[in-house]
Amino acid sequence: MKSYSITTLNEFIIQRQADFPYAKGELSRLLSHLGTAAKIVNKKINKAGLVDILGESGEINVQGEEQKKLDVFADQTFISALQASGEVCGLVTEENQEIITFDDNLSLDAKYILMMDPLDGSSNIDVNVSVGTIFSIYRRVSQRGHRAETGDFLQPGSRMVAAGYVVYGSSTMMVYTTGKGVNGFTLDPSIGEFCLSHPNMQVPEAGNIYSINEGHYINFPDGVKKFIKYCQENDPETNRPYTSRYIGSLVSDFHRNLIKGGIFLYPQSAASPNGKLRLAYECAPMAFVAEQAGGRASNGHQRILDLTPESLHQRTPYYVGSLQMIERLEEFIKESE
Ligand code: P6P
Repeated sequence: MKSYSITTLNEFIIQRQADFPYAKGELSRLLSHLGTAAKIVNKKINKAGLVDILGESGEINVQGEEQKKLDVFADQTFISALQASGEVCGLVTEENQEIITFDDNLSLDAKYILMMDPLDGSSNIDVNVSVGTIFSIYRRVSQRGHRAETGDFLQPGSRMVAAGYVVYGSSTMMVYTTGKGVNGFTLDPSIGEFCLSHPNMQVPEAGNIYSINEGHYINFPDGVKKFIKYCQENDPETNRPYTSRYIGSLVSDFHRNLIKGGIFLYPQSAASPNGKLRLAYECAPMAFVAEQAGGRASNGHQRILDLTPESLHQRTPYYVGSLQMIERLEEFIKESE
């Protein structure tokens, strides 16, 4: 009989393995390895101001952005943990142009691939704003026993097996889904364990928070401009004007809206003609979590999880959050075409 009320991440993963009668524990072990790597990254982030881990690494990543030392540390930490798990045959991360394949026997025979942004929002680290890790897991489509292939990483989000994120904020949380709801775990530093703190997370259908970088307003599509004005109009019946909240860290903006209700928008603009955020390892995993929590994610016209990436680092316009807010936005976009 357990003498304590907490459920750790690993206990929960094992308990929920029963949801999948044919599971042999591979996905469970993979999720546990991700949790361990997140704890290592969290420890480094918490000391970032004290050790020589802040600032630029001097490298440029696939985004053409200055790579931060913590970006590189997080990327290497997750790659090492995933190779050690033996449960993925390859992965794609925001920090690497090409796919990463593992050639040890365990990994060659693994049935999963993973795509991730190891440290999203890292430009915020130097100013002590929360950042995150985003991951998505798919079954490989290439033959087991051989190296992962690019086609393994160009699947529609609807084929995702699991997805989630870690938010390194005022507390560190891991939130994930395996397609049977969304559960959140808060890291208890005193025991070094992620503990179940937010069971069965549901995003409110109607929210009153909108998150967008209004600095790009002039270049937004007309439908988005009309939606922003709609959010700002006074209407007591529909609880408007809404509140504008924008942290500039996708995981943090998403997490707040998941709990409180709201909509996050990153449209296309002159600076980002296809949007800024990456379909495969930012938008699709968060879309899976949003839908599993009763929300919705769209590119303004289509469900994000119906999109098939044509390239590994493909960008997309991105709208995610409360169902009614996404539906209202899509109406404005449709009316403006
Ligand atoms: P902007 C962080 O750099 C990021 O990739 C996301 O985490 C965040 O939502 C977005 O970019 C912020 O972009 O153009 O508003 O600074």
